[in-house]
Amino acid sequence: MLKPQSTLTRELISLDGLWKFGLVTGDLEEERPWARPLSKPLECPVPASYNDIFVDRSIHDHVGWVCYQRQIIVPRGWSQERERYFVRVEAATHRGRVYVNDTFVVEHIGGYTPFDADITHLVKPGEAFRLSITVNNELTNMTIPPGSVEVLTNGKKKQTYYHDFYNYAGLARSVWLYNVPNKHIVDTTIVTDVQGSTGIIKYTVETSESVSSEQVEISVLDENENVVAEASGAQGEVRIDSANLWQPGAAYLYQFKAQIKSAEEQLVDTYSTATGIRTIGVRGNKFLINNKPFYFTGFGKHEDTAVRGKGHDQAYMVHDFQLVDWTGANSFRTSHYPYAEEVMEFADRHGIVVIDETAAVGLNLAISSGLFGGVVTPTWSPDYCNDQTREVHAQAIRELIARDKNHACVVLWSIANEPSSSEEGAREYFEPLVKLTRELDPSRPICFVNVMFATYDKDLISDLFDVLCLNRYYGWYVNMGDLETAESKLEEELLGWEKKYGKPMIMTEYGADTLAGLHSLHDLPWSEDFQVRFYEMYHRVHDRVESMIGEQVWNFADFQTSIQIFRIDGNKKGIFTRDRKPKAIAHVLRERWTKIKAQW
Ligand code: GCB
Repeated sequence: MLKPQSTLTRELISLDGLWKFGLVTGDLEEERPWARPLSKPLECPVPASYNDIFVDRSIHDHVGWVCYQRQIIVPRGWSQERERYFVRVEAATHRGRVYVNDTFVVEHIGGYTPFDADITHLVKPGEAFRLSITVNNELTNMTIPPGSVEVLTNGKKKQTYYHDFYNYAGLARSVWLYNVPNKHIVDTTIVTDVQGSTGIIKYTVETSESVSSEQVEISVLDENENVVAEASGAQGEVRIDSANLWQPGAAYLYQFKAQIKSAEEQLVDTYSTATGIRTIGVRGNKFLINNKPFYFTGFGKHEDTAVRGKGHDQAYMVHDFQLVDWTGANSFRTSHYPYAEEVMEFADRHGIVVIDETAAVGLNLAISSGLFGGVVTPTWSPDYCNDQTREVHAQAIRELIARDKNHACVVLWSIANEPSSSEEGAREYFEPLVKLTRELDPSRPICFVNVMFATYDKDLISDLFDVLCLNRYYGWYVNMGDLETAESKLEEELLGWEKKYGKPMIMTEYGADTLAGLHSLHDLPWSEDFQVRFYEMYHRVHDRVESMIGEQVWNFADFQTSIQIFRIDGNKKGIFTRDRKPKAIAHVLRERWTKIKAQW
């Protein structure tokens, strides 16, 4: 699952831009939109979610398949004998199928992780072909995140889901055409360690065909491009004396360059992985980075902007990181799905610490039923989260770790957000997933993010995890507006967790909806003044509880949600508005977090 790269042995062509686009309103297999040029197509930008691009409400609300299409020319200089060609789709939300001319090539389920289509046998260098990608946005109990689709009496499909962000869909990240030599590097896995001042890189390089150990050459380059270590063989260890460590707020990246050479010493393939040398650990109630206790400050985020929806956008990415830096924050969580790989690379380069989350959100029927007093349907049951759901969830974990395992910025895997962890069946559901995650990556601690109803006396799974991540809304969803009661309830609960588990705890969500520009002398909810008082209250409590090792506010910016009576054009808990203007709280956080940062 290596991110495609342009190297001395590989070429990479961006397929981003305007694609032809159309809804599939009937049955996909009957319409076969890939089999001919789309008739009367719209034009849709890639990367972008398609929902907010067009004025037509039926596109915005469409449930089902859409088709993206464009002509591609395979470069004349590519060789079908010596190379293989792939189309890489970074994200097709939530299910994507790739077709070359009339031929189906591959299907992938899971809207936030990439996949490749091997098209070598279907195209020819110097010739054009029609590339179609059909994308389906339906969420069911066989997808992560889950949801349900019902057919209304008017024949239209209606999508329901149990998470609080709009179900944006389409090709939200880049699409690429690339080639690799027949004999190529398929994957690299890097784990780092530190002994005294020596940095250690343990590595495995997987190749498409077996090669002798002398044919795999490794070199590690520092930021001045000096070679600081060398090795050979597909598996091993390199040591770097007086290594520069990757530190929060002070990134340092080595390039781990793997090469395959032929018996005649000719270069066959080369691929570089940016590598930060650092250690992570949990000891008692502390979270250690490079053996030093770390306090997380920052955000639960979303990939969300006006018009683009979840479409990756370099300008917003850089600007968001500027704002993260401006607030003095050192971290964020990829709530509630894996983010674009460019975001992870940026965090690597700029020393921002990441809690990396799967798209397992909404595994909780008790939330909506509880909030609205409806019938509580069991979450862990054959009708909702069943064995098949768990298998899809396992696959989501596999794909997240396969994609992000080498990122220095990732210090903690979050395998789910707010599952119904106090409901019977939760333990049976989660135990195998925890085991899987630990097998896939023994080098990182793991967590899930706990929902406010599953307090320490009710939760059934927290002992399985290394770090307790809590989302709490005292003063908002409970004790609304009464910050005095909220303060004592919050402290009481945190001390309860501390006493029971003695594990490090992060407040991964806390926040209050706030309408930018609304002020109140009495600190009334929805005002900027209330948001400030709300956060000050939490921070007093965090500072009194020893096991607290971090705080990530909810949310970085206002974001779009599905239509709800308690949402006005989306969720307004942003520290910044959707167009990234600061609310009053931004300055308060900046003051607190800048001080915390200075202590690191
Ligand atoms: C939560 C969820 C988050 C919501 C938030 C809210 O607990 O994890 O996705 O957006 O509450 O604002 O209701």
